[in-house]
Amino acid sequence: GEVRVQRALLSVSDKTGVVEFARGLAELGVELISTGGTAAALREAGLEVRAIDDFTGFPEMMDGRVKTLHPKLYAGVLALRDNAQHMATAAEHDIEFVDLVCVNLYPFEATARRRGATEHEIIENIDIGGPTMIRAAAKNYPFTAVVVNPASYDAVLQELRDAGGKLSLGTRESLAAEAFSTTARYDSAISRWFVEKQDDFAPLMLTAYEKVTDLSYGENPHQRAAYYADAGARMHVLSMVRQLGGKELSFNNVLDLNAARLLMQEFELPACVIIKHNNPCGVAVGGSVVEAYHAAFACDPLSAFGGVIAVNRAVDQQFAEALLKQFCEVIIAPHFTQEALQLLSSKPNMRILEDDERRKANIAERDLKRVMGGLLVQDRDMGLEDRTEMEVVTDRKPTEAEWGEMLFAWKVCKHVRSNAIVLSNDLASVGIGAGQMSRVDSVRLAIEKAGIAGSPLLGAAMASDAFFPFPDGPQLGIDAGVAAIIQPGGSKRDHEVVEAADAAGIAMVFTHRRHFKH
Ligand code: 93A
Repeated sequence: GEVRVQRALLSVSDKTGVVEFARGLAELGVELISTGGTAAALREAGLEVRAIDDFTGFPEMMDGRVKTLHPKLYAGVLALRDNAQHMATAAEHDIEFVDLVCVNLYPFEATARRRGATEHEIIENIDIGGPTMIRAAAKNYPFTAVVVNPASYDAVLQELRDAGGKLSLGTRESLAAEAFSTTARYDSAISRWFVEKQDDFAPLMLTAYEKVTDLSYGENPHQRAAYYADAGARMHVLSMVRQLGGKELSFNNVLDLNAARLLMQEFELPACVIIKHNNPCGVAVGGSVVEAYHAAFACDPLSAFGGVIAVNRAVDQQFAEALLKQFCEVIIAPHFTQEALQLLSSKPNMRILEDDERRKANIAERDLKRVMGGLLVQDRDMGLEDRTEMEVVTDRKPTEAEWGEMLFAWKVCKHVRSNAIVLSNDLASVGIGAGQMSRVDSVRLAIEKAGIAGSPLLGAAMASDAFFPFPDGPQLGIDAGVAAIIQPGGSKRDHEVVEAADAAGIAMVFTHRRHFKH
């Protein structure tokens, strides 16, 4: 698919750099075709230009609404040059091939943004011919080049000069990718304008998401809400989830369900996760999920009230009986036995979800956070350090049991909002301090919660999602009975923290990676 660029169509609203680009093309012997304003600008600079109506044999009309929309042009842009039939048809209809399309669009966004712009002006700035040309040329990138960004002019010219008037397939492909993201963004802006004009409720990036379900309200009853999944998502938080009973899921249920599913991915053994307000309030692994459930529930029975409970094994009758004694909003499990279902169905408020998803969340998925007028984008915090990457920093080495306990606490800690402190014993959380603005407060809270639940802390592990800036937090843990601490390390005062641990004869491990979650 090596095509020498012999004919180019230029049609640009933003005329920046177009004269120099066109002159460079002309010097390479490229024939220039152009629309009204662009042709005028090029001619003024002394370049020879063929008018689009001369090329199509059809006049520009209707105030420019129809300039380039003509089959003669589209056949010239879209023909597959290695297809004998296409070539025969092209010859029959006197089609002239267009090898390069240089287009930028009517400034819709700038117009819509401008104070005092009339609706008529805004609508007239919806470009039809431009995106059509861009998409056609981008689709046919094996033979046609598309340039949508004046910032690319120099590089394109340089490559043409260096390669005897040709552009590599790689260049054409990356130009096509840029072209499609340009038209996608352009259409999103138009769709957003219409949405806002109608005061319709929809997320801002309509093109990137598709609605899965309306929700009766948002975080609060006065907020409208819906759940949207990534367009074409392989899996999403509700994709393989079947509701077997109970009321409709709420906005907060979906949020908590998401937290539960992400945390559950950390466990292979039978485990139970209880989420409340997007934070775990009890997590445990055990010989069975019933056992794990009892241990998880015991961490913070008060908070578990009305939470989302997730387990990674089937719910049987025994489990269902235990569940009936508590108020939970949502129970999600890979399976429910008939007996369990029957029992649980006696609670009309309990949403029963069967999760048929056996795949893990997409590691490459981005994490998005809404901020005023924009988005913060980052990689998802996937994966967890393993023991070989960690460093024992105390005189006393952890025992095998302590290692197990610390790694468990570390898994949970990663899923707790910062500042996060997790105390655990016998592979069950016994105190969780979440969302405090100071780390030492999270420690206090975790210890206090353990006290309220009557959980012994002697021999417990403590995990911290980021380093301890001072020895005060670890000291509180030590005084409460903690025997092993896992934390990233990296504080200026690490030596003071390790000294406190050594003085108490406890074990401490640095993970060298933190897991903030805000
Ligand atoms: O009104 S349009 O949608 N109809 C068309 O057929 C058409 N062809 C090109 N707008 C059209 N264009 C746009 O005109 C281009 O995308 C470009 O932004 C602009 C260039 O016009 P001129 O060369 O007259 O300044």
